[in-house]
Amino acid sequence: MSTISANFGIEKTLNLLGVKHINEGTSTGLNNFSSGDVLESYSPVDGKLIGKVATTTKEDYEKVMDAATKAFKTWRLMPAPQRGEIVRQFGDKLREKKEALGKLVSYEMGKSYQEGLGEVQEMIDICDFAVGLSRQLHGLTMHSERPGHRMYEQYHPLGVVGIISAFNFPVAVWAWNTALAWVCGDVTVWKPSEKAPLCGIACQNIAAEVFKTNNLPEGISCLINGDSKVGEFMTKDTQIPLISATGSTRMGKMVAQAVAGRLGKSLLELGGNNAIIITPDADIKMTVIGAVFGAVGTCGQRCTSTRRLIIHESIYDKVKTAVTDAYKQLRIGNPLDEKNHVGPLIDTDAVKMYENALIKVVEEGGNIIVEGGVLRGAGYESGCYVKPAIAEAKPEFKIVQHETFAPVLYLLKYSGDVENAIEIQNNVAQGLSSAIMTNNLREAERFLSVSGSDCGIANVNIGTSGAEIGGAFGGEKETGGGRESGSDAWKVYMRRQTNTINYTTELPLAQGIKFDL
Ligand code: UN1
Repeated sequence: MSTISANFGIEKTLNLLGVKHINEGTSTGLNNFSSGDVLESYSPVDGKLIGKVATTTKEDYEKVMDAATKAFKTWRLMPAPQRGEIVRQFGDKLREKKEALGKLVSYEMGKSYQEGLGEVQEMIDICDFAVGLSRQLHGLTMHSERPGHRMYEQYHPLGVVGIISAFNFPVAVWAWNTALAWVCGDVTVWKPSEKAPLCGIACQNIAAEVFKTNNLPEGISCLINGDSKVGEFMTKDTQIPLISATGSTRMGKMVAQAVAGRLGKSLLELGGNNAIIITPDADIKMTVIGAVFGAVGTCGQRCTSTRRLIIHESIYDKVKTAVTDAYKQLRIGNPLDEKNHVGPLIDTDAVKMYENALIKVVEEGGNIIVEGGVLRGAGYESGCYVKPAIAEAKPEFKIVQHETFAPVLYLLKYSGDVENAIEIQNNVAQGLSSAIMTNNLREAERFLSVSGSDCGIANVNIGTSGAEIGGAFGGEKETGGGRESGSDAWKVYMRRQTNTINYTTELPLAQGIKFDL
């Protein structure tokens, strides 16, 4: 049966989130002075115009920065656990608005409603994490070499944190950054993807309401809109000590260079080329679920999407049959209709990249075993719906080495030992997520060892996508090296200060240096 869980339509969704069809300001309250170009947000679900958003001019940007830097002076003085209390309230508001926000995410960027809800849940989870963290922003104490001296380190907020996020996780990645930045005492300026600006407005409205209720300046959470030119206002701005950017490796290199050029810090979460190694000891049923969700979830547009299956030759045919059979069950269509597994790609440019990948893999000698193609006709009017495809390929193909943000899965064969599979898996430029499917302890441990997977995330008997917020999230090599979300990722949002206190009447110098006057 075809059902839509949240019992309300798109108009009501926009209303519940305070998102207008024409959004003039750059940020709620920091509003009504935007005179930039207009961004139009079309839904990839049905191709309809959802709303318009004014982009941020340089002049507006300066006003936003003024509000943010002023807000920082107040916010940093509030004890961290009290800031945690504000984040707790923000998390509660997200709980209230989970269905509406999940639905807007699904409608504006095209992921399934279930995944839209999952994304809002990820925001709620990081808020809960940040609330606890607000009482644990600890440094170390060390023993001084000098008598009557005490030495310790403490963490202070950095200031204004700039966040540049991508369309594929239009709300959660912002929340990973803001929830941590806020408890750390930073204020945030966010440029959401120009492909999902209304999600940005919805989040800003929720945050602004919480700050207003608590009589706090709304400059603690700022929103700016536009393309890379607006992003550049931030990357070049020495008032922003940290830029956290999620997106393509191409974008990340530009951000890294601009920020490093002024000796700022950047936290980068860029492309992945994630593989699952499937060994002779794999549980095939689990493997199929992990591989198929990893490859087609969010229509293959997660940084963590599964792009390569590296299968042992002895079980290659069995896995190939099981995965292709599973693909026959996939229903593609309106992501708000829960009977569908796969929604549309973000736009027709993404469709072109998908089509190009399928052409390239054949040109390089690959063999398509699950046909792709663009869907047309009733229900597919946006032109963004494509069939998830599978191709048998070779690890060294250029297209296999490249991250195509679409549901194209490559099957690669390995023979001999698990080392050979690990070598194939590591032999790409990207290093975000990786997985092994095996019930063999030796293989699993080998995969996790120092000469195993070189990725930031390495899973055993789990697919490559769907990381929990509690762990640090990010990857190596062209993925950019940053870590967001859980564990000690908070440290990048703070500046460390080492303090040495002398409580004697003497002034002994370190390293035993004599300096008598
Ligand atoms: C991303 O694709 O940028 O691990 C983030 C996952 C999600 C986050 C993905 N929790 O798939």
